[in-house]
Amino acid sequence: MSDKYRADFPLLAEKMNGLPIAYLDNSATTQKPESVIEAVTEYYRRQNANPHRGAYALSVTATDVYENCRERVTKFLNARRSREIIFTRNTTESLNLLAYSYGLPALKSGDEILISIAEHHSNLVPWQMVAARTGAKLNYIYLEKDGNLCRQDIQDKITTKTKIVAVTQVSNVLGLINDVKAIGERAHAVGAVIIVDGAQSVPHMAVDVQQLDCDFLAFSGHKLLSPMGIGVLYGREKLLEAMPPFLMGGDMIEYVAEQHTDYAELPAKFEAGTQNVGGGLTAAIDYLEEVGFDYIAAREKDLLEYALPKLKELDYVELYGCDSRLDNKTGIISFNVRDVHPHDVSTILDAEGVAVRAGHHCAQPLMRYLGQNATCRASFYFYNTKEDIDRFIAGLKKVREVMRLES
Ligand code: C6P
Repeated sequence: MSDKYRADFPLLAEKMNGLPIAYLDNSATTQKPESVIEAVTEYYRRQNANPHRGAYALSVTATDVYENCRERVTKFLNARRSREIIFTRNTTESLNLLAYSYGLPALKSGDEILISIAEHHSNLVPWQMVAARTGAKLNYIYLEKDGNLCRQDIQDKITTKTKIVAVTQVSNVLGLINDVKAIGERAHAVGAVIIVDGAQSVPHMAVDVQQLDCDFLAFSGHKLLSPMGIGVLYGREKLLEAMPPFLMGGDMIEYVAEQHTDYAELPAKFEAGTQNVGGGLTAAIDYLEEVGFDYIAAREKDLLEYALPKLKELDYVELYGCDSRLDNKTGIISFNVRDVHPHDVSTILDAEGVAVRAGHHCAQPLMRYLGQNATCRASFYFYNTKEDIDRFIAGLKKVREVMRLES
């Protein structure tokens, strides 16, 4: 397993609690390569102005940086046109935009929304709001024993009443990959739209919106090597055209009179206010494509194949979503140490320089479904190494000792 990309990430050379950092919280946010940091610095040193506002050269440069990024994302997702790419702050804002601008106007009492029990709150709470306000019913796809989405539920719960199916392509807790193309085909067969939460998939696999034939897809830049504060909503042009704006204000208008406003065309209609222009997302996608998704998937699989047998040897460690085929899983391992609260596990690992997340991972209904209040989660990316995993396992072996429990 080569470590050829690790040196590109300055933060990975930093220390945590005096020890080299084993950063295993990539599902929360990824570290940034030098090229992304440089692109952002270059923007603020030499290109910064408010795009679309000024007629002077610097504002034109900023506009180019912004619009070039849209072109880059269009190609990256294989969208048909750049009008289908809307910049938001993050996945959460993209999904809220859909709830307010698609869900509220489109649904009425008696309609149904179908999501999965494995959704992040960002793809769950907005649909609860839409259901409460419109009188629509919110239904759930539950899970098979191995953590994959229940095939029977997909079969039975997409009916002519279903208007929106919103599912994550990869669960942030279990790391399992859902066949959103097949789910979308069923949704389309009954006239429903398919919304894909790509927060945990787009950084890890090639996602082609035409091949998936999805209506909407959301992701966050910060989980994909880019700075925080920029996210994407892909939408089918015809659907976006018909939707009202989400946020109102500067840059989303064509003409404003005292009592009336004509809204701008796509994509500006959905981009009110000054956006995060900084150039980082373009550089992140360039870097990611240079690494290549084949490499990323193979590396994450290698890391899983290395870590899982070691974890399974520890009989006091309980794993979630780890019985499935590894080629249907990204590098996410959720686990608990028997009789130890996940926060204690994470604190003990922190003292060893190992960063993992502990808690409900913004997926409380899934936690309840799994019969847990919380779990620990180690999440890998292509720059992680076997040494990171060795340190993680060594730290885990200390947990029960520190808590004065028998191994
Ligand atoms: N999950 C995690 O540690 P934002 O915060 O808007 O960039 O992403 C929200 C989001 C939506 N969907 C999924 C599947 C996600 O995993 C996340 C973010 C992080 O798991 C932070 S809670």
